[in-house]
Amino acid sequence: MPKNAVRLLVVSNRLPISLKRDGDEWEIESGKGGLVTAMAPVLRNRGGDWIGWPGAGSDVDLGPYLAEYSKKAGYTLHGVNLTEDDVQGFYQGFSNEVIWPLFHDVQSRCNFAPEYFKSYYDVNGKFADVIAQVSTPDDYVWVHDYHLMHVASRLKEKGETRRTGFFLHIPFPPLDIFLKLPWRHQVIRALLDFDLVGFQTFRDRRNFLQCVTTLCKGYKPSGRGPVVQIRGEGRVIKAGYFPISIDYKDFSSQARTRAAAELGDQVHDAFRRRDLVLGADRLDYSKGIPERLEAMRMLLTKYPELREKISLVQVVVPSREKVPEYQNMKRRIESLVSEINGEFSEPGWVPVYYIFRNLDRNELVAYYRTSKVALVTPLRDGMNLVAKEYCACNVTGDGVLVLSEFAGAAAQLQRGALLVNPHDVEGVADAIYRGYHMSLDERRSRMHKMQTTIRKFDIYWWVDSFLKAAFGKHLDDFPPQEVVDYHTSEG
Ligand code: GDG
Repeated sequence: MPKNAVRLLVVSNRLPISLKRDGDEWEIESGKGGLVTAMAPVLRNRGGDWIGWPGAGSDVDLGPYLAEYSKKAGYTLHGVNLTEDDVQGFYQGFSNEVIWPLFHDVQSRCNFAPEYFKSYYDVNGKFADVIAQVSTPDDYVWVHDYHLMHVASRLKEKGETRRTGFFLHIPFPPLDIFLKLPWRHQVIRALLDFDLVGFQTFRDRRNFLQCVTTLCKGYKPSGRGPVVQIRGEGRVIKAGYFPISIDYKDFSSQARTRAAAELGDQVHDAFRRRDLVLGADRLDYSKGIPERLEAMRMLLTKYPELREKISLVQVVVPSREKVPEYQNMKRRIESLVSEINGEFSEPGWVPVYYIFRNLDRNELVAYYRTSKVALVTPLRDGMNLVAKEYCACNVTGDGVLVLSEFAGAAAQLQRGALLVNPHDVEGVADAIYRGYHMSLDERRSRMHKMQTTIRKFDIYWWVDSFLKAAFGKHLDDFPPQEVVDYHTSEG
């Protein structure tokens, strides 16, 4: 690395890998999900380190496997060892039973068990220990997401000085919801221990600033624009909004390949060339899948002329499968799919195709490419990358995006998408109907607006703007490195 270049450390709950056990040996594969999709191309192109939990028990030494993987991936992975109790209390408990539902405005699903917070605090300390071991005060530590809100404060408590930034991938809730958190003071103060706190949208940052003003006496926000300052106790903290995005070129060029065109055609043929409406989500109550299915039922009831003309393809990616609430959600989805299909199917036509697995990227792109309408209707979502990926893959430029006004993406795509309230089942049905009958000119003009925005504000813009706000550096200050492409290299 050249002299004076800043080393970037990315810290997230999970390392960007998935583990498979093969007898006594382990196999490491590249991971999936929003954050990985977002950060992997950046680190692969620019080099850097990634700190996180590898996903195995604390009795397994994955060091040699991580070292081997790092060589090929082009960035160095450092594992944080967690015990089963840690995973239970910090991850399943505080992260997924307290913060996830509360920050997605579903307080009724919160379990405020006091032992969860203790575990969260301790595990954030374990992350701080690994950061302290593998970095120096000159490095920049970029911490991601709601699992790790206490990392900067734990580093400080241990006497470690680091430049730190935090990005929250999920929404930040309004004041009256945040106040319900029994540890509201600890969490808001911990966030103020970072030098920069980043959010997806203006709304999230506004909520955060209201919480700071109300809960942290002596701290005062000032300034305007995407990055403002908060002064208090002799420090200046920055708070910004940086809508995350995708590698637009990568998706768009993959969708334009002959292979994607052929696979898209095969998919379309398999559905007898009917018009497809696509939903693709992780299994989660925030994604609004049952509400979307109800909207499909309403569509076929209110507009019977659309029967046998369109089908909904709903891809659900398995997630948090051990949690009973997620198992219930899966059963609810499956029962709705079978009810709707039972009610409306005709020989040779099924209204809802349900796929419960992870598609490989080629298949996903083929579905994006070939679907006339994408239905992205979360009840609440930090950003939602599926909405952006669909637009990037729409090579004909005439697809329709029906988008929830409660997805972060709505702020950027409102001029092109048909915005809906996902709770309004009839409104969503009407939007699908409208999209289906929209003129080619209007569809093209709307899609063009969305593609232009996503192309301009892509994932590299996102990283660049965060780092610029963090310490005035651009992405180019993290020079490209010679790396072996992990996906095409052997061994
Ligand atoms: C969190 C926040 C925020 C989906 N199906 C398949 C598949 N996917 C990929 C998509 C997309 C990713 O998963 C999902 O990203 P989202 O943004 O939609 O949602 P979360 O996972 O909840 O992510 C979210 C994000 O973080 C980033 O900040 O936008 O609001 O909740 O990239 O492509 N990938 C493959 N097969 C599938 O079937 N390979």
